[in-house]
Amino acid sequence: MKRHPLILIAATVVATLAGVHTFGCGAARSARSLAAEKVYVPPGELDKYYGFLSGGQSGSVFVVGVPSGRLIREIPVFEPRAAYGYAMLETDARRQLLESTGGLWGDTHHPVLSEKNGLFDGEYLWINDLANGRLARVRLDYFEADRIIKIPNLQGAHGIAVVSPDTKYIVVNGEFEQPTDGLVTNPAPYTSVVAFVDPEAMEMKFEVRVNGNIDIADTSKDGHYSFSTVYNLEQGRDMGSMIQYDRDAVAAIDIPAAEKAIAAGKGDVRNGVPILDPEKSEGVLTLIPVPKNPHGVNVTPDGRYAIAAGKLSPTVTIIDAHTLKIVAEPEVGLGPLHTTFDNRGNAFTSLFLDSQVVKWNIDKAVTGTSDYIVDRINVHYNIGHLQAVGGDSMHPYGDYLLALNKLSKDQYVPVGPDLPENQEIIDISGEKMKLLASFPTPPEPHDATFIAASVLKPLVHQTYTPSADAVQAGHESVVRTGPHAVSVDMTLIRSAYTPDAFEVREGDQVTMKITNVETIRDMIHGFALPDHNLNIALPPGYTKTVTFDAGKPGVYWFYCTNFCSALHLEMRGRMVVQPKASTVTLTDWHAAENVKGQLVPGVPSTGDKR
Ligand code: RUQ
Ligand code: CUA
Ligand code: CA
Repeated sequence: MKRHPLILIAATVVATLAGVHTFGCGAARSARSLAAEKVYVPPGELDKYYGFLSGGQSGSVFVVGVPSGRLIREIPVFEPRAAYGYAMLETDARRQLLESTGGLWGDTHHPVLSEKNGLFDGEYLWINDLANGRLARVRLDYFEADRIIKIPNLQGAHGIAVVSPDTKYIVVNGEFEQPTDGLVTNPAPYTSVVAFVDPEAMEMKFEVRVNGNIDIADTSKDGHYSFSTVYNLEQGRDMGSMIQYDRDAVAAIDIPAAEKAIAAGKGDVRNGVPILDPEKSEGVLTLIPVPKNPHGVNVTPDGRYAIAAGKLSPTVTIIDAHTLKIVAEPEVGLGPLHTTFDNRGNAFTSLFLDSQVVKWNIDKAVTGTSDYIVDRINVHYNIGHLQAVGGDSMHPYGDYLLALNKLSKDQYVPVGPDLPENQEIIDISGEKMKLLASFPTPPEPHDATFIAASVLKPLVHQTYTPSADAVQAGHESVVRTGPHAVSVDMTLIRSAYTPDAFEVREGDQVTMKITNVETIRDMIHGFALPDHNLNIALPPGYTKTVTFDAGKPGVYWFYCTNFCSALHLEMRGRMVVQPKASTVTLTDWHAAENVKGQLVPGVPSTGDKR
């Protein structure tokens, strides 16, 4: 029997798609294995990119390798984290700062990287806390949050952006509107501000008043404008009244004009920050009407256009980033939220309702050519943000795109009613997009940004340079500094604490300065103290000072939480808390036990009169 050649071809295609190798060895690899190869980073090899994903209500930043999707680190920012010894103790300065500025949790949405000459330089990353109106900075040489500030006159710090090309400011949008004068008795419509923060000093510079729930931010590549979407031009206070108008706006702030007005003293100072009222300072604010309850705004890598996603309209609005005129408003699909870019003139927009990424050609959309839609791909499911590697810079790499999906539904084995978030890696190097792999994350990344490993890796430190006040080996001490205060200077090295025993008294405040004197990367020691809510992790070269209450009388074994050597389990020591009335001293204990404890010379007896 003679088979029709088309049937043969169809049969082959089906077989190939099903992963069956119908050709001779090597000739046909299934689509699966091709995809797997694109994201496979063999053990011992490194990822090409660092991905920084906001941790959402985890209050942190997730560091993920791309293309592998491996979770490499979590950087705690707004939430204490025992595993990293972050902000654990009540007396910890960082913890106190968090408590006094809103609380021990955060809702991080938008990681942004520092830029020099329009390129990511790998120095800093900023991240917002939407809930409590805070902005944090992470040093990328140590992957550590180094500054956190509360933004005054604003609630709901949502979209943030770096002012290109040299990180002149960090822009922070206040989403939740407030009475103009901060007084709840003011019946006038609520309003909010866009805040401009000095990135180096992490200090407020000025704010510009904008009405209407300011949402997502980006800036023009020449640093002239900041763009923010505004979805409640109605200034409604409930959902129904927020969706009345067909068009809300993109708010464009002319940064040089705002600086000039501030310099001329036109700001009304509130809580120490000058606020510009655009009604009184002409030319500072332009409202560009866009449909409808828009969400994301993203500037193209060449700086020509700002693209606002319609959310409740199936369109994106393409705005000339220099003249602020709308040049096109193409339809892309249902629920457009955010847009990112490759290096070949294409935009990729996330479609929340369609659960798709749509790829469209920018020039074709601008000139009104009908075939501007290039491709669509299904994602799983209900995508929020998406980011192509480098898509938020002037030099996209054009190879991978991350889809940050809100719902994972059937994608992982069920783990109770609460399922993980689903991140998908998409190959965008060809005309058609290809879904390569997915990985789950804890709740809940909103946005991501990427930097090439070749740029950042050389900047990352191996160890901490010991600070001037670091405890040096041989200079450990236990000193009574007051009637109810003891200071302990301690060093850590494989696999011992020095001193490995010290004695305090019920009612004492204990201040410990602890230095890890290791000089080898990754040689971390922990200091965990049972029943004192205390665990700190000390990377090599790091010094940490903690103050805590001695607590109830007893023997407390502090121990190392980070597996460091074959004698890791033996790496422990004692804090002995004597009852108030006791006259026994540590010296007596050691004599009684006949041990050669690390008894630091000059340990004063706590039996002395107080
Ligand atoms: S927002 S998708 Cu901050 Cu788009 Cu979350
Ligand atoms: Cu030090 Cu384990
Ligand atoms: Ca609206």
